[in-house]
Amino acid sequence: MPSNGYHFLYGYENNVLKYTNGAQFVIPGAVADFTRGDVDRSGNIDIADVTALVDALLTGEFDDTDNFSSDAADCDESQDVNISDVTTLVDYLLKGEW
Ligand SMILES: [Ca+2]
Ligand SMILES: [Ca+2]
Repeated sequence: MPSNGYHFLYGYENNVLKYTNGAQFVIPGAVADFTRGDVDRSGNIDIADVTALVDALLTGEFDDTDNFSSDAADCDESQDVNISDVTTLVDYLLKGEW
């Protein structure tokens, strides 16, 4: 990494900006109220989240509730919730990484 004093923004997830020097900056007032993949808001990501996501896709019910987060359901961060998010979520459960 060249030390020219410049660091570049390379990532953004859950309202956290990530820079090439390892620094992270949380956007004030925009604290995330969801964890990507924690569709049922249980606090962890497991097979129950797949069930919740598939259930939402089958019923067409995507409103946020205490037991469902549409933001967390967008597992592939495509700004839409569809079958690809199920694939991404299952892939995450198998690999342990996004
Ligand atoms: Ca969960
Ligand atoms: Ca998606």
